[in-house]
Amino acid sequence: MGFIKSFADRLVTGQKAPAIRYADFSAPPPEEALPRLDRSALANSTLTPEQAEWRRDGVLILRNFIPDEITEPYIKRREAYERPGGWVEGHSYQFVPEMRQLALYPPLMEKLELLIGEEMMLHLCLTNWVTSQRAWHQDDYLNPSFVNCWYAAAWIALGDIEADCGPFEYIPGSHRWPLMRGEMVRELLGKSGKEVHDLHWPKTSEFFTTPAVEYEMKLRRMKPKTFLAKRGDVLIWHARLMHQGSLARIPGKQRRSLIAHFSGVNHRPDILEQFRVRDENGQTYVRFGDPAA
Ligand SMILES: O=C(O)CCC(=O)C(=O)O
Ligand SMILES: [Fe+2]
Repeated sequence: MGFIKSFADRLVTGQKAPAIRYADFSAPPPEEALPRLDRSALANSTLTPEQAEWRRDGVLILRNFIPDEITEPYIKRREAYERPGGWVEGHSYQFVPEMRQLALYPPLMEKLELLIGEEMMLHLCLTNWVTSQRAWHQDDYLNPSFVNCWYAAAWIALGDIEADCGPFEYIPGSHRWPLMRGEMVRELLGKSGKEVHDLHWPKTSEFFTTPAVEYEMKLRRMKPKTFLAKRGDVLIWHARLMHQGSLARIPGKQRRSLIAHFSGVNHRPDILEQFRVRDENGQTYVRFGDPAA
């Protein structure tokens, strides 16, 4: 970073740059590897209003999208499960059919396909009913580097989501920032002397990723938004959208949701065919473990 550039950045942000900058662990993804709606050359007139919202903001918000009779069976099942953090396993949908049925709600799968441009499959669910407190990140960096935004997640509200529970926060338009790269984050983490060969690297690296993202946001004069919601509302977000589970102003306050993550079926060569299962509506989910079991 040149001296003049750092000085100019400081004038814009009003603060000294952090030692590690956003550019140190991100890179623009190869244009030809991206889904159609992420490419720079695209006539906006060919887009539906929902696709245009996606392209502009990196989210699609669907109010009152899932009827109560679809959310009800999972809410009942989840209420009966005492742990506020929900199921520990990200693939708990495998053994909780009510969760799978909600996450794979066909009209939701249809929207995902319209945004990403191919059939999507479910491979991760977060079932906590309190904020995850995960600081700013883009989900793509948690996946193999070839995924390149053929990925999306859905935040399904299952009750009133109020401002003090630590709601989902995102930076509209940040899906056009360079893409955070897991291998670059792990390399920097290693250089700082921390353990990188465990599953906690996304969390242990927050000490440098968070200030870098906060600084980048100031530099770009962008502001975060919060997803306040009611049961049945859904927010679909881009794999490159900067987001976080914000800190709760009332610690431990309930935040009922199901968070479901999906990848494009043609962009996960690492998830072999024998692990993919179709549900009764023909929607695909990944069944981890012994395929014969
Ligand atoms: O707690 C939240 O709302 C955010 C969770 C998150 O980052 C994710 O599911 O990718
Ligand atoms: Fe995330």
